[in-house]
Amino acid sequence: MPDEHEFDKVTALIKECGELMLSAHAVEKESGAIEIKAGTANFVTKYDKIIQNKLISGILQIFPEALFLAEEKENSAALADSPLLFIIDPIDGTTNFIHDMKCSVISVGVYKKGNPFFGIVYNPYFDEMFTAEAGRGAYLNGERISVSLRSFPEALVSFGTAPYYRDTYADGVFSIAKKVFMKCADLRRSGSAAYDICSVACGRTDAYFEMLLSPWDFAAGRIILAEAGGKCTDFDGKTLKCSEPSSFLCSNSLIHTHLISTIKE
Ligand code: 2AM
Ligand code: CA
Repeated sequence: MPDEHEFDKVTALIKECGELMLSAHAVEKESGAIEIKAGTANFVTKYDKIIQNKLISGILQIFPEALFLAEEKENSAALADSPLLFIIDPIDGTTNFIHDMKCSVISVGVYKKGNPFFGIVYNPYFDEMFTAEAGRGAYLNGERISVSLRSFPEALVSFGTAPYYRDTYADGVFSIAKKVFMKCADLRRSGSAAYDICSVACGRTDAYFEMLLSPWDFAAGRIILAEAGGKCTDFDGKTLKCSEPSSFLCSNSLIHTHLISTIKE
């Protein structure tokens, strides 16, 4: 059974990986540093791979029994019910990272037999470590966090554009964005799903949606959000699975139903 001390070691490892992100400048100009993946504007850098390998080998030293779902490797959905599964996005916000936008995070979600257990999202640019253990609250750099109490008209809502499959999703994304925009205070677009979810968790923003996310984009953030009092479902209001890509909606809970009905209008 993992104890708190062991997760302190994981957060220390993630901080070390954050130093690697901070050491990268002008990734775009580094020869051979960027590869193109399937879809449009879908990239991976050598830093994604180095950080993923460092995380997996470091976590195996702390938890030798751990299994992994991670963005930059082959994955099997059969892993979803493993006794101790780490779901890793080594850099969430890779396009921001390539552009030196300083809005990218490391995301590590831990599941036991498919049930949320521990979530860590680290933004090295602000030195912000979001953590949560199921049933024990959510924290930002050790301070308890909670979602906002804002209503829909007061809400700041962030969204993702699913840029990699824009031929399929662009009309849907921008039609939903307009419907939400007409009812909320304003929209935002950060480029990092995990960071967007944590921004809702700590009450800076009030909701976030994207038409398609992968499990590593939301695996850690959803645990942090739930422990902060937020709600997270797909666009139909259904519970998310940690093994499948899905539409994604999270909020401060209060405006969740109203958001779903707006998306469906
Ligand atoms: P990434 O930076 O780790 O690739 C941008 O809209 C958000 O979607 C980012 O969090 C981005 O994560 C994620 N994303 C990028 N490519 C994706 C894909 N093919 N499927 C699902 N999510 C993706
Ligand atoms: Ca990534």
